[in-house]
Amino acid sequence: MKFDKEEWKKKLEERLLEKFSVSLKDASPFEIYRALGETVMSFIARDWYETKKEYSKTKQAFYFSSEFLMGRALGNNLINLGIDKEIQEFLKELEIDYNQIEDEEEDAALGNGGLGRLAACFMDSLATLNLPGQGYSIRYRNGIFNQYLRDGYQVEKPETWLKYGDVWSVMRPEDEVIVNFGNTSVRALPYDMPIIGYGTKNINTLRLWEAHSIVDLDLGVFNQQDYLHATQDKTLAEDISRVLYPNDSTDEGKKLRLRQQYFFVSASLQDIMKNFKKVHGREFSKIPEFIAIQLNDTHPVIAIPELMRILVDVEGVLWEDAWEIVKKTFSYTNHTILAEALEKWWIGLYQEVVPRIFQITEGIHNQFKNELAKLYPNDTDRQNRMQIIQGNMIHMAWLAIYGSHKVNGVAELHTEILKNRELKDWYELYPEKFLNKTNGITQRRWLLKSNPQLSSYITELIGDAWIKNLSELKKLEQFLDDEKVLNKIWDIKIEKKKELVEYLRETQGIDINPKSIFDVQVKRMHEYKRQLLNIFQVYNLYQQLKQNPNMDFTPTTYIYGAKAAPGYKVAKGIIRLINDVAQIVNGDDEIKDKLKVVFIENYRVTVAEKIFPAADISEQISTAGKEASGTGNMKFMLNGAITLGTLDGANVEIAKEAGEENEYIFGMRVEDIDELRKKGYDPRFPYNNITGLKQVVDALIDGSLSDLGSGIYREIHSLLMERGDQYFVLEDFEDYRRKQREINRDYKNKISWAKKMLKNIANAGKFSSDRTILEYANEIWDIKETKIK
Ligand code: GFP
Repeated sequence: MKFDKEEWKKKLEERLLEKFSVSLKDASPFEIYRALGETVMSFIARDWYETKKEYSKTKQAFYFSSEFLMGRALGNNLINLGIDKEIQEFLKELEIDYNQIEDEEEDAALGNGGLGRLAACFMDSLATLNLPGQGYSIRYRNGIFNQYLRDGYQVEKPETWLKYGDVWSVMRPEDEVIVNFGNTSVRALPYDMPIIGYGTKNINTLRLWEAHSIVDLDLGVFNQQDYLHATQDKTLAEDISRVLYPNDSTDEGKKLRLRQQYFFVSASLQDIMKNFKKVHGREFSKIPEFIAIQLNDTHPVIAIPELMRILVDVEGVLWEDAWEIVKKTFSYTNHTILAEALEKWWIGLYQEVVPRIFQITEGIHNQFKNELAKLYPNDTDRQNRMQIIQGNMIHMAWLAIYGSHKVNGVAELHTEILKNRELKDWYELYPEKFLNKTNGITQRRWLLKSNPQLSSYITELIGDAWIKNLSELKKLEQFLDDEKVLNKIWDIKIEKKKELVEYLRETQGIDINPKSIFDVQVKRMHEYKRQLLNIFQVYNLYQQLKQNPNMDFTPTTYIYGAKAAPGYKVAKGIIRLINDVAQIVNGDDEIKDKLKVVFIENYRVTVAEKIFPAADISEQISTAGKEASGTGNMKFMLNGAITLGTLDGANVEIAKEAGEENEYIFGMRVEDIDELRKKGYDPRFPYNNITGLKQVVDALIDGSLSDLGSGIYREIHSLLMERGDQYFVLEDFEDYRRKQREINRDYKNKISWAKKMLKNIANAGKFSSDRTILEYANEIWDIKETKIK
């Protein structure tokens, strides 16, 4: 976009006056942020309209996801429009601090972690590549909770990004639809967010649905002064889009989740069908030629019976014909092999919430049951294992595979595990449906925006084509022996570390040494991700430093950031444990210049943008076979951090791209774990034989560490020692510690370290979400570049 300073100034002044009756000079940062946002929206309006018009004529892909972890929009939008520097300059002339304006924006935190952030990166790539693709989800009023620490424990407070409305969304009342549940109906009101591509005029859309009641108020009841009940219907309806992942430990919570899923899926399909009919009338057999729908995990899988309902009940299509259409329209991405995430619904609850959809699901189940009986007449075990409804549970992953034409995992190893283990029966039945789509991240947010220093330097060295084609980074390899370049990359890292130090000082009052190694683990808190292994190693290191104060040691700062699911006690216990160790280590005068432990409160996209560029070590230490892909690992790599990881998920591909000698790979591989399991794993073996390990594990229960009486440390101890240590924390401890020592030694050699950094950056090209999205577009969705003029 061309930037005309006078025009922007005029627009901004007009907005401020119209909206807040304030002059530019007197406006508050919030008012300026709002006016800036509105100005951007007004400038892109025409292109957005043109894009929609153009896309309606061609095949489009719709990404159904219960999560979109978008983060902030202002900075990213300005960058993608190519006017970020100009705006910053222009504000500076007006003596307005751009950073302060940016800080007025709350993160749109409509997701938990990797799955939701992947969806957000995909949106950026679709728009940048001029691909007709749109996201659909829920406009949760409260995104993922804000995390605070009290006595080292996580405390959750509601997140309120919509407190003052949202400048990046446009309400579209003309597209409102009604979603019918068994005994009630609700209004689904869409809000559209523009997705601005980098260096293109195309503006894609993320459509988020908000739930409203059909009746606003029961006036009769209100007039009897029963105020609470007068608005009951309204509250019940609005609850659907109130929070991301309501606690589902109770039946009521489960019901609400199912209502959420059906709500957004039904609204989206009605919307898609309305637009389809506008162009193609009742030629429903053409649906797969014009519509591709990606089911992001099992959460939106209820879309399969819902599309059947629309076609059969509403449009009068024959069941067999409708099923053919459905199968060709949907595809499904699996993001995990953990059983807890492969959703199953109890039929009683499903029947109560969506009775008609239950009948249709049963119909699909019976149809498949008959097919199975014919396919495997002599294998009733297999028939039973593959049933969609088993006992009284509906298996959503099975429904997804049966009702889709493509099924993908998110990294090579993960897809192999799906094919050969977890979904083996299915792969044998439908080998042609399975394929891999290794995840990716957008370099626009995760390098260009978050690391302007490294970005400009890369551009200085090889030009700026990497912004749209990340494999260009490979050209950096010509500088692997250039000490000037290596020194500069090192210096940029130090600068980014200093920025993080400053941020932590301001926000958490912590002081850290920018010259120490920044060893970082940021991701959802989960046992399989093994933050526990990390903190055990730190505690052991602390003891070693106490015993041997003259030990040769490069100062190291261990940095953690993670939210634990509110009902996940063990994960919350590990957060306390990290903070407990932090307090001991950081409070010890003998140690404090060598070792520091920092837990970053309320980890979120905006903070992540400061952390990735500042990291030296990227901790990716999940139990082999458990992490489907990981995407944080890619953001670290792109910013020159070295992976300390197991051969799990996309770590395998990272090591392959950059060379295993440029990462720190340790621990058991999937095969080793199989073997050990077969032999019988006894955690008491490493516990008794690895020096120092017993002391660390026992610290949980011998009074050295304290959970303040909650009993959670004893629980963790028992998970390790009595309940089989199912994530092999103790088994992998020694190898992990060995790699930590190697890192500590290697970091001293600045040039060889910087060479490793450069090797990683230069080989991060594969991990652009542009590459991933092009693969989806070509191999699954069959959509084509559609550029507006
Ligand atoms: C999940 C998986 C990750 C994977 C992402 C995106 O993310 O391995 O990279 O989905 O596919 F576990 P989390 O919810 O764990 O962050």
